[in-house]
Amino acid sequence: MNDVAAVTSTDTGSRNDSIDAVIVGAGFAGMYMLHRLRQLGLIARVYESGDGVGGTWYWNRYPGARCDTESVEYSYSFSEEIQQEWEWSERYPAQPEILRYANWVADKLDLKRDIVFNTRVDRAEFDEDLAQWRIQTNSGDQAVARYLIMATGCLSTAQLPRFEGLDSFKGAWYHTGQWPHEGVDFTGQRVGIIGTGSSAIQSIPVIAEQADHLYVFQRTPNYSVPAHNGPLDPDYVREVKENYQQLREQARTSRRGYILDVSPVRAQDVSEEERQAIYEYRWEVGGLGYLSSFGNLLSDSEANETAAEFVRDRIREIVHDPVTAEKLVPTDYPIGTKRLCIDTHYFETYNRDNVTLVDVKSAPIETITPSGLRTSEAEYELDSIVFATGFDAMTGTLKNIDIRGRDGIQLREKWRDGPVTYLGLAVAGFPNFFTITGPGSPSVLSNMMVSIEQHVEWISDCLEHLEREQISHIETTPEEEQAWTAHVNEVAGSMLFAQGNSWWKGANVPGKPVVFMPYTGGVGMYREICDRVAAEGYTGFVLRPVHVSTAD
Ligand code: NA7
Repeated sequence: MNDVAAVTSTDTGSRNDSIDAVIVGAGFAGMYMLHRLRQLGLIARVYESGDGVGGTWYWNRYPGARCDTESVEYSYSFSEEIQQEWEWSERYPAQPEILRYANWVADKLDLKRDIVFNTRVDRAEFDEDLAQWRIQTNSGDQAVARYLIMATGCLSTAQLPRFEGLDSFKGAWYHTGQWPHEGVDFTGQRVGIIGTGSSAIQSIPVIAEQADHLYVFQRTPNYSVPAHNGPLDPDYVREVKENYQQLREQARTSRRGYILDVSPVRAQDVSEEERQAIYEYRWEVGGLGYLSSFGNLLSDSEANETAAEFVRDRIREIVHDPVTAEKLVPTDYPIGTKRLCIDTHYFETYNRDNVTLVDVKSAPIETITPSGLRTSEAEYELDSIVFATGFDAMTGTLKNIDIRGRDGIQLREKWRDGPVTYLGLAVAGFPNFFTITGPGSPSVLSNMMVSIEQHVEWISDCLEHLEREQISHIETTPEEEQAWTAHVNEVAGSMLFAQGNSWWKGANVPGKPVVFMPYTGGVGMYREICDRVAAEGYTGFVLRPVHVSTAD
């Protein structure tokens, strides 16, 4: 089959008709899912709340927004034509370039005619007798579909802390994840930014260049490694493209979905001198590969400490003022147990006269005032406030939609104490329902593109099987999802992840159950498990043939 030939759909244009599948979200997951379902001859419709494709890269338009995965790896691999034709300009792609790429792919595959933009799915309910999902949107659309596939992304519900007084603020405020499309000009302004996660670490150096003064309100300092971003060397790109098939395969079977796999060597198995040389080398190369320096950095505290200490020393070297430097040095959690950041001149930015770091752990923010912000120690006059406060990750968007499975069971109710899934793909009580990169799968702890493609292909192979075998219902069981969720927890528990207050475990959202959500067993191993489940006839799922009614 030609992998990029636009596939004809038979969508009638009416928005109240019966279709095979509804896909929620038109980011990279939803786009590829639509393409695969068309190839199967199924009629699929995508609902997307934005007015364009791109998902994460449609919404996150804050200054400096850039992917932390290298461009040649953060791209679709399913089509040789697409991966050969598209030219990335930089080692790490900036948000506008990724968005152009998403649109280019969508146009090439003629996807947009089956995407209903500016439309949010509010409610979805499974009709057991008809084996169909009834989907309702905020614009009054109703669709009836046999399959419901959530491609809603992991970081798509902005987390805005409920600061007292925000309504009274006379200036402008923004959340990094909902940035105005027309951009923001901070020239001449006193700007406050709350948060020092990845979004803040990317935007702080850019905003500092524009603003009159930038106040950074930091609760927890973060480990960050330089990106060493720059234009891509054409010889390197040629080499990658010549070897793409093999390199992609390496990524698919690796631990984290990257071409460069985690070193099998333990940090303690080399001399102190050799260890420092390896960290030095990785620091110079830059990027998330720093955590792959040794195989036991995320499972052994002593090993982790050597990698953490190297970064702390670099921060102390870069930041001139020793008091500021100490505030920026993370000390109370292991490196990599909150998402490692990669930056372009982040720590150097604190050497600027117009940047002030404010520690809001020791002196918390008390209130937003009409003219700025007050901590327990001081008042700050601000023209604009940027909330770089992250997302209700992985489950937020799924729980915001009123999804009701068999017997009216609500997903948000079922996940009250934390998400339970089988393979991060399926939920008991919710037949014919799939989550792409859902909780319980490697998702955000991997190269998202690799994990998205793996899930999309697994789901489309599954639907092909159901169609061929005339299966009307596929559903996992409570026992299987409990066992898988226990396994996810067990693997995470054997590592150091519990020690970081990360969004991976919901620690950033007050009241959210603290449960570690991504599967940490490795992308390659996870793929093997999923493939085995399919090869053995979808073990862990109950498949019901078309002719068997509920009463049977
Ligand atoms: P993150 O990584 O969740 O960072 C959010 C930041 O906001 C983090 O520094 C938080 O401090 C801080 N925060 C959140 N709430 C508050 C309150 N109430 N007061 C002060 N500071 C607060 O989100 P990002 O958008 O930066 O990155 C998300 C992912 O996108 C990233 O990991 C990459 O995968 C890409 P805390 O650490 O909780 O003390």
